[in-house]
Amino acid sequence: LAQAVVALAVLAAAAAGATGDASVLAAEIGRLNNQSLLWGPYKPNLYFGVRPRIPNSLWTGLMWGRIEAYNDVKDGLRYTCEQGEELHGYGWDEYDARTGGVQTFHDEGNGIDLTTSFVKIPGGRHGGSWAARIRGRLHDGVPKNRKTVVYHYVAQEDSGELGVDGQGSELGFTGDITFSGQSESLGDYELVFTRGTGDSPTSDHDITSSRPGHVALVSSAHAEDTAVWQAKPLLFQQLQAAAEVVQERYGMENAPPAWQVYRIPHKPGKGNSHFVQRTFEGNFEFDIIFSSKSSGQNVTPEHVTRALEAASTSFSKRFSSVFALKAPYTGQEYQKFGKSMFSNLIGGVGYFHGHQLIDRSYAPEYEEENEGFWEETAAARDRKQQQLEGPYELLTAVPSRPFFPRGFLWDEGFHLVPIADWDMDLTLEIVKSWFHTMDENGWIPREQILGAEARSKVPEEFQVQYPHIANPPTLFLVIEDFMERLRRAANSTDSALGGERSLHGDQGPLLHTAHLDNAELGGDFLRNIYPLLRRQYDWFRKTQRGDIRGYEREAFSTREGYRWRGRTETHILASGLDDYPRPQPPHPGELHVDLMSWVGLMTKSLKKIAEALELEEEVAELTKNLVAIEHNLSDLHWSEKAGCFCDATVDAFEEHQLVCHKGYVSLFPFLVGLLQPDDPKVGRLLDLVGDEEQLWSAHGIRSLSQQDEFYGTKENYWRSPVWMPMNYMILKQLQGLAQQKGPYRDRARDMYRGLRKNLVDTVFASWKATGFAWEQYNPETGAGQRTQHFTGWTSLVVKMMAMDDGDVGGVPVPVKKDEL
Ligand code: 6A9
Repeated sequence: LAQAVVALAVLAAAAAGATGDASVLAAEIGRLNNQSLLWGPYKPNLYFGVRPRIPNSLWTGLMWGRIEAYNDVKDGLRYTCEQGEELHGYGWDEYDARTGGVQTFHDEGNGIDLTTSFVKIPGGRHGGSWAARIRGRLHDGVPKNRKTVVYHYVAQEDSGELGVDGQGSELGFTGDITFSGQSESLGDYELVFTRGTGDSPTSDHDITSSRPGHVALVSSAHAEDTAVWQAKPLLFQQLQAAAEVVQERYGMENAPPAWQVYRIPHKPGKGNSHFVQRTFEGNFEFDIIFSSKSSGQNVTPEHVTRALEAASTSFSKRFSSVFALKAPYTGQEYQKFGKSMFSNLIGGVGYFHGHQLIDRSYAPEYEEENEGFWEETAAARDRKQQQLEGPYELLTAVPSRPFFPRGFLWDEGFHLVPIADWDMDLTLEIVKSWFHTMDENGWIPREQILGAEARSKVPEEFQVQYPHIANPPTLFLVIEDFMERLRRAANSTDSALGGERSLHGDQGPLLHTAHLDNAELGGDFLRNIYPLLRRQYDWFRKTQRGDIRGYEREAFSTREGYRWRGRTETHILASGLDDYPRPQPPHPGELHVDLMSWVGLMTKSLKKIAEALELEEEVAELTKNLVAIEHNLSDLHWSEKAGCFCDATVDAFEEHQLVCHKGYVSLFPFLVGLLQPDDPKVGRLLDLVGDEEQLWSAHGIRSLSQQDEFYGTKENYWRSPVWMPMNYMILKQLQGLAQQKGPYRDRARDMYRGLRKNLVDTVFASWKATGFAWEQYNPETGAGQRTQHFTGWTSLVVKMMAMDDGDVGGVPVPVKKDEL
């Protein structure tokens, strides 16, 4: 019934929309969005942490590990995602942000495969109910009586109430455990840990837990506000105290086995911080069920089974239509691979809340006006003028759950490329969330480290953000893409029916494309976001402006020329291409071609959006800027001799000088789509991209030319390895060239086919061998390297598999230099 009522509300709202009352529909869609996106595994730093996207609220975190030896708990208890633990692959095999999915852990160290299936069950006024099914299966060869301990942490961070119903026996609970809670945002709710299946161990030892029967322990406490997030230390305090008592009572000689020593005290009650402990012998399975009381029903395990099945079926169906994989990637194995890549990306979306460290001193050194400025800025940073600011909130995907479980601005634009195909409404929520972290000047922090838990993962020297430092504005790519789709949807005749279709999935109201299906809604989004985009654009043009006096002879009349602020001798973190070689020594008169290209991209996107919104004055201004940028990109940055674009600097005689390190930076105006398909510069750039002695490798396009003096040197981060986001941009441009008439069409098509295959095959091979996606790939061997479980932009491979195969028949071959 609850579902039917919601469905009726949508229909009513849709009808209102049809008669022109878009605001009613918008409100209803906003409400549904809040509802279907309220809960999720939004603590992606944890192997399985469920929370709502509400600042302070209820959340749960899972821990597990084998418990045979005394050191097992200390060494093998899994909680936060960590690199290098003996997990041979883990993550979401299926995930849809509206319904849920399945996550698997291949835990070699503990000899177990653990799955956490998560499902949302809509209904009521508080964001619905959800359930998680936890299943443990011992690996082949592991003794059948292997003991595994599972802890659940339940935290309640707002002023509401949470407590356990009943006490069980003094030894613990033998059946289901029920928590009852209430809070302003969640209303009344119930959280049940079902008895499930699985044996608990018994022993002859006289310690109390040796009685037969399945016993679960619950300890409830009031933790300090600042400590509530620190689940592991809180647990370890209790386990240490328990171990001391046992040791005192039995001595070292007669100590009972580990699984009896490491027991939390059974003290169920009220509190903001609860642990549930269960110890199993062999396989096990149980559910955690959150029922929102306003839905009028308590979810049962049977209900969970059905909902999980339905979610899985609809996921698979949706996957094969949204990402229709093209030859040669139509086989089952690629389906599985693609599902995993995409699910880890969207299942990694997290909700973050808290304060962040920002240096708002606007110290004069940060203007970087003097030669040797990087030493002055380092000194200014050393004065540590940062302060905690906030609280901020952010809904975002993350580059890597174990290593970088937080938002990164330019990564996010790439994350949203596949997510936009799947769920445009979620994409727009995320875009909005990012733009709401922008300050009044138009600056968005590059890295979002919100709250103490997020900060705990970052070394101090990397925590502070500076409001003069930029990062590529990739979110513009997403918004422009949305606008293009909106235009297409508005032009297609069946779009009027789309709204109703997409609002009603198999399991009640789902949203994925409401903003595309309803032109008014989509238009409203663009109208509301436009001023924010414009503010960011103005911030870029003002604060990252380059000094082009030295170039005036050659440059076009306007002053378009840009320089990343915040560079050091060795790094420009702002650019995202950290250690890519740049002019040396750094100079305040330097100009960066990648930055100017990004500003060009912003200008072009804004202009298109302004056109769609019929903002004539804006269009006129942006058109003028774009012409100037296109002009100056050639004038200030093109080297006819090198055949590519280059950074520029000012030499000892105050002369304009190009500094060419061939690689990703040299391609930028092409990458962001600022070159015409018949521009001879395109031909020269294709020469460079396709040259096996320079950028082309069997595993994708190298970040730097093999012929560059810095190829593979020092950190070798962006100095040879193959990166997926840049390769995706190259691939898209090649595809674009291949799809329209022009002098480079055939060449681009061959390169497109070869590159697509090289990239997909590389990421796939590494995934098969290691169970993981990686941060970057070795251009010689194709091996994944640096950060493991890098489920951020490497997931673009799913888009690549869904792109057309460029031709019919024939096997794509890598392009050889002499064929070009
Ligand atoms: C350092 C170490 C636990 C570096 O994917 C995120 C970014 C990209 O935006 C950027 O282009 N990565 C790339 O060059 C990772 C950056 C990590 C910086 C944090 C702290 C924490 O160790």
